[in-house]
Amino acid sequence: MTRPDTASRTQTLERTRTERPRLWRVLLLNDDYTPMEFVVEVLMGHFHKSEAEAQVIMLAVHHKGQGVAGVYTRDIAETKVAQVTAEARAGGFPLRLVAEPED
Ligand code: NFA
Repeated sequence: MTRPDTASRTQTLERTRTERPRLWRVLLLNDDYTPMEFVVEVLMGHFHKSEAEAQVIMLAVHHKGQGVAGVYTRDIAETKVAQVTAEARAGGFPLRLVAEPED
């Protein structure tokens, strides 16, 4: 067994580009009926906020109309929207969430 001589060996060096995925904001939208406590529980239970952070975000949404619950890859953001919307409807609340791309 002989190897090809050095002069005839060819190597193709490939570099795999690993781009970071675009991130999506999950926005919470204000409404007049969803209880503040439910929104705080959503932020703690689905978006891993402390109770203090959840209160700040909930009140910002209440006063400004919308706010960011969390930032995720597209699949996770869309799953959060679907799961929380289902939980709100099950409780009889009109809470709305949307996912939007960053940049
Ligand atoms: N505006 C709602 C209320 O006064 C509370 C709320 C906050 C709803 C944030 C949706 C989002 N009960």
